[in-house]
Amino acid sequence: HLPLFPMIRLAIQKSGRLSEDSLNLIRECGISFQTSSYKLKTEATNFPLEILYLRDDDIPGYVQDGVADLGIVGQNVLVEAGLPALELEPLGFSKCRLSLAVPRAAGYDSVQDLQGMNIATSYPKILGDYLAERGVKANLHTISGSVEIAPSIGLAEAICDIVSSGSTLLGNGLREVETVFRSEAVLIAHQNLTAEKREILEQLQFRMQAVRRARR
Ligand code: PRT
Ligand code: ZN
Repeated sequence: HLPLFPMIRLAIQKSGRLSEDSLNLIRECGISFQTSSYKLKTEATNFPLEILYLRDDDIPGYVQDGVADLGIVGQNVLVEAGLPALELEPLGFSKCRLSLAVPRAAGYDSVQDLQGMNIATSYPKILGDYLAERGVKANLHTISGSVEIAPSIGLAEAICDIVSSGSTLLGNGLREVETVFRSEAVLIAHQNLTAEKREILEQLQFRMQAVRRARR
């Protein structure tokens, strides 16, 4: 059905590391809504907001196309999708880094040592740009998960993956050698919102900023 009053549509991750903090942020903004695990969207009861639950990788494209007006996603996913211009503001959670790592016993002095190496990653764009800026040519192998096991199964001599505590690298006999990119969750928006939606967005951002100030 068509809403009788303007509403803004926000895409958040359905289930994963961003989900709980995204939902908490919306709730702390004083916005009430029902959730259930099988529902893919929900309408707030006291604010003109509809929430869509998606895979995080799909969020930048949906916001770019205007299927969703707003999204909450990691900068790593946003920049890898080639859509950094959609970012409005950092949200202060899901902080992590995209790092290069090599087997613990391997020698490593500088990024130049990666010349000609096979590197497994889920972030070929961010890593490719990083290496190109430094004049390093490597063979990037794009895999979508379990990147950390690539060296031990002979698929690559190095990896580039998301790190937070570092315990996954440690557990797989790897040593972090370069930080390629620092990331946190960000609010993103479609670039041609109607005036009515821009007004709702302003109210939402005002509340989000108040929540962040109160948390400090
Ligand atoms: O299903 P969907 O596609 O929506 O989710 P997903 O599996 O692609 O993403 P998810 O939920 O794992 O992560 C969502 C976002 O959280 C990422 O895009 C990052 O912006 C952010 N984030 C923060 C992390 C981590 N911390 C993190 N630690 N994403 C992944 N990890 C992985 C890391 O790669 C490692 O394999 O968690 C593992 C443990 O990390 P350590 O260093 O603490 O051991
Ligand atoms: Zn994903």
